[in-house]
Amino acid sequence: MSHTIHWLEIDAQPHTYKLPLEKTALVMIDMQRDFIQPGGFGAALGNDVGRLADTVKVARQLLDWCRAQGMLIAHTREAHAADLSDCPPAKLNRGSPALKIGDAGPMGRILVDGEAGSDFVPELVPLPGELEIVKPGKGAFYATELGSLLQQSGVTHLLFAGVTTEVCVQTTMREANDRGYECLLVEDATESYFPEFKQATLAMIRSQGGIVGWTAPLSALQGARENVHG
Ligand code: C5J
Repeated sequence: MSHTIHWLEIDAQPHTYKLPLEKTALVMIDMQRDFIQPGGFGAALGNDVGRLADTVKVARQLLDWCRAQGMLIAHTREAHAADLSDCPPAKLNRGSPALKIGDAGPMGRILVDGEAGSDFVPELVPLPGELEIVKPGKGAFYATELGSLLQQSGVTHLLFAGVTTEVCVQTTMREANDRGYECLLVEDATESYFPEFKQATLAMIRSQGGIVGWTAPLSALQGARENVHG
């Protein structure tokens, strides 16, 4: 039985990124209310969460494109158990003492699984059959089933999007690169509270010949060339 692989060639930096459609997954990182809407963790840390609004629209377009290609899709949420047993002091003791992880905020307890703030923004709710990974750390491979689920699916290439670029997105992309995945970050489907950190992250990823991976805008994916021979 022959399993044809359909390859797409994408104009990316530092050079063309070739992805095998049947072996590529999208990893959408932490597009949840706690980071994107007022009253959540991002805002409690003193950030302007309004900076992330445009990225929600592009991330949704990317999601639609990946769904149309029939790709495996994994959505992550950063959230802790109600008793915070999976939140070490090194993480808990971050941010304003007035509103830390586990404290009650306007969207429920900050970064606690099951609370309104820990849920996805409405535009980016997973569809049935898509993977939902709840992660206690910044990297989505740490203390989750993501690695084994991707392995079972035969995935070799990963597209990344989500927030925030230099924290959970970059950490996960580096974890993925160490695990052997060929990674591309979709430039306009990721955002940071700090524009200079986003630009620095994109530059770091694709520097030195793509030391962590590739970057490209969504339009480059939408304009990809198909090549069945790879
Ligand atoms: C942060 C994340 N910024 N999802 N988490 O603490 O990037």
